[in-house]
Amino acid sequence: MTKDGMVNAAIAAIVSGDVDTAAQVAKDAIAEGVSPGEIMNDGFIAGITEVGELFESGELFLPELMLSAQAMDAATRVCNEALGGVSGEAKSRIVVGTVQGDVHDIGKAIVIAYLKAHGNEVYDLGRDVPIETFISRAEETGAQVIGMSALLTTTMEEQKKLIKTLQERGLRDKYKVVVGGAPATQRWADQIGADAYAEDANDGVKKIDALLS
Ligand code: B12
Repeated sequence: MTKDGMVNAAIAAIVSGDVDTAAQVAKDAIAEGVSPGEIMNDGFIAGITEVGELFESGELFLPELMLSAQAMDAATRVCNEALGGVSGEAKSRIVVGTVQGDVHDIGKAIVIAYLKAHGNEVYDLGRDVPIETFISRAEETGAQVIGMSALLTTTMEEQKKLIKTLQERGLRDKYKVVVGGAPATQRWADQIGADAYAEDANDGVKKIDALLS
C-alpha cells in the first residue's frame, strides 16, 4: 500500500471505531517504513479530529466516540512502543497527568511517548489527577517540569489552580509548568502564568528543551 493509502486507512479505522484494524494499520505502516510520528499525526490524529467534529455536529454519538477512542488507544500503543526511549542519562525528569475531572488521556500518552523518546525520564500520573498528586509526585521524584493535560473547558481551570497552589506554597520557582490539551492556548498559558503552552507532542518536546537549556 502507498503511504497515502496507509494514512487514509488509519483515518478510516479511527472514524469507524475499528480497534483491530487501527492496530494493524499502525503495525503495517511502521513495518513499511513510515515513521510512528508520521502515521500518528497524518493518520490517527487526523481521524480522531474528524471524529470530534462529527460528534460536535451531532452526526456521531457517545457510544461511537468511545469506540473511536478505543481504536485510537490501540493505535497509540503500537506507535508509542515503536518510538521507544533513549538509554543513558536522562535529560530531565517530568511528571505528566490529565487534570482532575478529566478522563481524556490519548494526547497525554502521545506526549509522554515523545518526551521519553527524546531522552527524558517521565512519570505518568494517569488521568483524573488531583492537584495534590501532581505536587506530591513532583516533590518525590525531583521533577523539574510539571505537565498538565486538560481537554474540557471546565477542567482547564485545574491548570490555573495548580499554578496558584504552587505559588501559595512557595514552590512556583522550583518547577517549570507546561500546559496542553485542545482548549489550551498560548493566551491561556500567559493568563494563568504557565511557563509554556504546547500545541502538540513535538512542540512539547521543543518547549521543554528550551525551558531547561
Ligand atoms: C476521544 C474523546 C473522548 C474519549 C476519551 C478517551 C480517552 N481515553 O482519552 C471519551 C469517549 C471517553 C470522551 C468523553 C467525554 N468527552 Co470527549 N472527546 C474526545 C475527542 C473526540 C478526541 C480527544 C483526543 O484524544 N484527541 C487526540 C489527541 C491526540 O489530541 P489532544 O488530546 O488535543 O492532545 C494533543 C495536544 O493537545 C497536546 N497535548 C495534550 N495534552 C498535553 C499536555 C502537555 C503537557 C503537552 C506538552 C501537550 C499536550 O499534545 C497532544 C498530542 O499531539 C475530543 C474532540 C477534540 N477535538 O479534541 C472530544 C471532546 C474533548 N470531548 C468532549 C466532551 C464534551 C466529552 C464528555 C463530557 C462527553 C459526555 N457527554 O460524557 C466526556 C467527558 C468525560 C470526562 N469527564 O473527561 C468535548 C469537550 C467540549 C468542551 N469544550 O469542553 C470535545 C471537544 C468534543 C466536542 N467537540 O464536543 N471523549
